[in-house]
Amino acid sequence: MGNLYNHILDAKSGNQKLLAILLDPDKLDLHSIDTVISKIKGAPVTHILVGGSSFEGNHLDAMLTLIKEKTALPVVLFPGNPSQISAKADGILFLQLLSGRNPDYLIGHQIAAVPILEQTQLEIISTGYILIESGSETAVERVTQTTPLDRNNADYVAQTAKAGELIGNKLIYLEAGSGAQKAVPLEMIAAVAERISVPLIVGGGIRSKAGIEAAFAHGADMVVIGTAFENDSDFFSK
Ligand code: 1GP
Repeated sequence: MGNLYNHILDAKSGNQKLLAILLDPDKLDLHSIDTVISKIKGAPVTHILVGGSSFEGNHLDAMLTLIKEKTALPVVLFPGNPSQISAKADGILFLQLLSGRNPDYLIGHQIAAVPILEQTQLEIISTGYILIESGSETAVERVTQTTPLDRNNADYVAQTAKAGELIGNKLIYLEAGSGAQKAVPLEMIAAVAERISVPLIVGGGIRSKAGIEAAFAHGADMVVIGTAFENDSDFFSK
């Protein structure tokens, strides 16, 4: 097993909570990287995730090279499609959209990604990705053409997460969607955390420190913050 995943497992067993910043290459230009990384350095961030639902641009390699020059934090791809794979990151969340029934996001894109991944040294971490209904349509829903799971059915979501673990997913990512109106319900985080033994990532619609703390308290091992930091790069210093 690789370093990235081992570190996440160690953190989980030592009850050390992890905080990831999601950088969307669609919303960042190369000139802003310096400022963004200096803000991240002042924050209790442990990981940088890079990816987005729709990015198809060509500055990903350059962006990752710049990020890697400026920080020693682990940089992990969180790709919306195989065109968002770059050898310049440390690893990749190899996602399987367990909440949906679109074969492209269950196995199609993964097959297409293999020849690209074979050209890299990326640490590949199999991740069961579960989209939860969050008040209005999110980009993940639109792009993947799938229906999110009912936010009132924690038991079915936990069962889905457990199926992912049994299939072989090394992480489970509970996602409300970037910029979600409502974050994943806390009782659902608790139900999933209790059912699975692999680390649990939670993201989407978390906009406050209290929201981060509550997700941790209910069993999230890693919380992902995107929009709140995009809207206010001093989010963590407040
Ligand atoms: C999206 O979970 C991440 O994939 C982060 O969501 O942008 O709402 O913080 P936000």
